[in-house]
Amino acid sequence: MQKSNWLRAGLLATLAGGALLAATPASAQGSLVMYCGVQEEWCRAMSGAFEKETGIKVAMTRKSAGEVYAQVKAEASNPRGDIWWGGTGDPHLQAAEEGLTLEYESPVNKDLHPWALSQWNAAKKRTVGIYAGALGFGFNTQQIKAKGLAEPKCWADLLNAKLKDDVQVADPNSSGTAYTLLATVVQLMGEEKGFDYLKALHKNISQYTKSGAAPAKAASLGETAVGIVFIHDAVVFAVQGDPIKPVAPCEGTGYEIGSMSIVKGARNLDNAKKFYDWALTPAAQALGAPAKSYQVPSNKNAPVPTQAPKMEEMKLINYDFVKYGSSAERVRLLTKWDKEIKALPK
Ligand code: S7P
Repeated sequence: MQKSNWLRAGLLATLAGGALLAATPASAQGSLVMYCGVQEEWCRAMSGAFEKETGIKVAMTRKSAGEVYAQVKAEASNPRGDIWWGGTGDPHLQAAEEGLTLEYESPVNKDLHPWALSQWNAAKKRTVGIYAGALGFGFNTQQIKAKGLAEPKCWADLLNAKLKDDVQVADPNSSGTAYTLLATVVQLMGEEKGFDYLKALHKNISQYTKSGAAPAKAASLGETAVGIVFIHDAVVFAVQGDPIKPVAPCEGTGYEIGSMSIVKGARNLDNAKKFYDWALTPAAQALGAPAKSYQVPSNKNAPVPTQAPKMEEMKLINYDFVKYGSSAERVRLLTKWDKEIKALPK
């Protein structure tokens, strides 16, 4: 594990070149079925802005990353969706490998950070990076104080017996966030020690939620002392003044390359490509921050939200997206987690 300098080169982004791609205002026809993997507010901002820009009617559904993957797979013989926008990259990579999504090369690729293009290359052009964010946790400052605990700074701190039934994380089968945790501890600690860690953590877990960001809200409300989430999902509540503190764990942590794919067999393929090109522009990527989504955008010319956690200052692992986004590895790890962790008594 070593500190990654993956973002260093590109973080000083500006809004220059923010003009939208050649979308024809209001006169364009047709529709687009969008499966959206980020928070509802950002999903609505994206679908609404694209609709306004092009006149293309967008039918948007928000789901967690593992759920969108399962839906795209279930619909493979009769595809309903056109574009899958957002959510952690691992399930997008799995879908790419399984031939559920389509190769595409956008003219905007030239403006993307190398990490976004490495996702595209790994997927043989079937998915592309649209944002990045690091995994960590958020803790409720009042609850931690009331328990007489020092502020947790490390993954190891979450095993403290005083946190029994007071930590939340999602279920990695449905949630991209929780799969990122699973793949992160395996890469950070080694598989055996990583699973030992998850077993010990299980004693402190009150519930495995469906959605990855839900534990951040629960921690902000004091419904749980700690929520394991993407750090930007905890920042949302910290910036609005809730008693939650986001943490980048001291041992090091994993990160996501949130991704976008075109569904193979898309009924509205031209519109899916229009959306894809538009969604990579600086102007479209700038819609995240006002919708309280503080990931780092993939277009070098898009503004980085001032609230975005500083990934270049964190100890990031060299997350192996190819391995942990592969179909065999995802299936293997999720099956093992179901058997060895979820099935454990409390
Ligand atoms: O909230 C934004 C975000 O964390 O949600 C996406 C992710 O897939 C989490 O949702 P699930 O865990 O429910 O799948 C992330 O890509 C994104 O940063």
